[in-house]
Amino acid sequence: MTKDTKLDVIVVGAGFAGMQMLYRLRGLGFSVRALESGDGVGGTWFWNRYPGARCDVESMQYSYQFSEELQQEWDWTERYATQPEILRYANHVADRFDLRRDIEFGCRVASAIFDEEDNHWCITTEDGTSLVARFCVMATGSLSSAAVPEIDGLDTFNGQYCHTGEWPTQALDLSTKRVAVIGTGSSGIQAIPELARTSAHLTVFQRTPGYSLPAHNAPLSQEAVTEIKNNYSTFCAANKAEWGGVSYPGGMNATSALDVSEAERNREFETRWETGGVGFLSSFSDLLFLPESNEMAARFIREKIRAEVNDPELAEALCPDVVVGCKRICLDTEYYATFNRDNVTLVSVKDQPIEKITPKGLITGDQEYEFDCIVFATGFDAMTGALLKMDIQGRNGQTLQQKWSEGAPNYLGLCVHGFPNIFSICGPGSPSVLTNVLVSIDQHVNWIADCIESLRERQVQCIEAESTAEALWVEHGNEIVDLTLFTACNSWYAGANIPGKPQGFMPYAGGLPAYTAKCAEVAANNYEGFKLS
Ligand code: NA7
Repeated sequence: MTKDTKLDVIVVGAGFAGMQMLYRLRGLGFSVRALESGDGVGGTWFWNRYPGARCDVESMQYSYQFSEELQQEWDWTERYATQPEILRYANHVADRFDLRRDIEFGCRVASAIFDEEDNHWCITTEDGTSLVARFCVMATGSLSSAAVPEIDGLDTFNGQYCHTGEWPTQALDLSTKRVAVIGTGSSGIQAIPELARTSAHLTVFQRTPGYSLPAHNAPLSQEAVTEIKNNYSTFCAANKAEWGGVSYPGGMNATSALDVSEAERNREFETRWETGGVGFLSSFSDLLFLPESNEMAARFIREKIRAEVNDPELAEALCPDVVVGCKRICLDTEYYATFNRDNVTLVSVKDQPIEKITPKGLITGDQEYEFDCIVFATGFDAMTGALLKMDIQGRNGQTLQQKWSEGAPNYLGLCVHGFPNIFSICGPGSPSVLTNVLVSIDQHVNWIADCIESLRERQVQCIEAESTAEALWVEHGNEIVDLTLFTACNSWYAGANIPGKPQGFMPYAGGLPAYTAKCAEVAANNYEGFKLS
């Protein structure tokens, strides 16, 4: 890459979104380069190497859909793929489609500044290289900006510490170590059973207990795989037709939880529980809308926890009391049973936050706990974090930080008024993290590529979201989410996990089919809501 390289498109990130974007744009004959801060492809799956890391969407569904050959030749081994297997898949895709020649690895973007005179973006990397491109696509991931809480004394800790989302590439030998895990979201719930098995002693610091459903992970049978492969396009179409871009056994039950007897309700919950996976939330039509129905599902899960954990007091401490599904629901393998082990201790920090990290460990309440290793399973500055780490400047020198100082206004989750010719894949305002993200990526990549191609054909140099379209989209998103229970608790969906972050539900909760139809309609109406010049 030479200084001042001029391109049609720069893609920031070479995770699953960046790779597909690069492939599609290159196929259309654009000059395009992807800039990736990691030393390899895979994004989330490159960084999240913690023990137990696994996808919570089934592997046959968590697969690229842009190449029939790829779909036919790749063989997933388990119902839910592990991080190493998904990373192997990402590398296979990079090799299979010869993507690496257009990816710059170890290259972190520092700034992206829009040149209003020439309608292009000037991108500067941390090593001082600058590139110019007509368009920029941010494929920087929704959960890629790791959040380590600011607790006094972290730099004084004598042991080792790491965040699940920035796990060291060398496996850690914890067999003789006293390990702490802070956080019981999806990453903590996946890591805890593995860390319990591989460390001398594990102490789990829990602030808010989460709901976890059994994954019932298992090897994939050859028959099931063959059946899907023989009908892959029908299978994909069925997934795309679902609210979350993923279909479940039993589908969405159209009945209200309030309209059936207790016995019938529990039978349905039990069937879904035994099937495994997040299809449990589709047991009844109103679990995410009516507090009474939701509480029935919550009660069922609490009973399961009580049945699993031997010590009743410990079981109560693990029982959540918030709305089910309001914070992202987790999938686990033996999470609750792990607390029956002699080498596992649970410490609730709900009423007594972690005050301080010391050279030997950490202090909560009036007690100091000593550790050799602290694992921060404390989540991410979701959806906006990775974008706001860069200095992105649009028209009149306005920065994205200024634009998003009180929220994250956007049009379709793809573009932002005042920031022409820049797109975001799975950005705030799109269904993204509420869906099977590979399906959402596919939809965004195709929409963006079609858009850029259409602009090239018509020799349009600049596309920018209009402020009225942006305001209406934000209003619509708020109206939709207000109908649900998603706003009934503090979650990373709403930015609540990051001190000082503006609060507001970020993903679009209207579902993938409605969202896809809206994006298609906008394109068909000559990019309605955008100014083309
Ligand atoms: P999450 O879901 O944001 O979970 C983070 C956890 O860390 C959660 O239990 C937090 O408790 C806890 N936390 C955060 N800060 C602290 C402090 N200071 N003290 C104690 N506990 C703390 O992140 P994950 O990585 O697990 O999952 C993110 C997504 O990645 C997941 O949904 C999947 O889509 C993949 P809190 O609930 O805030 O009280």
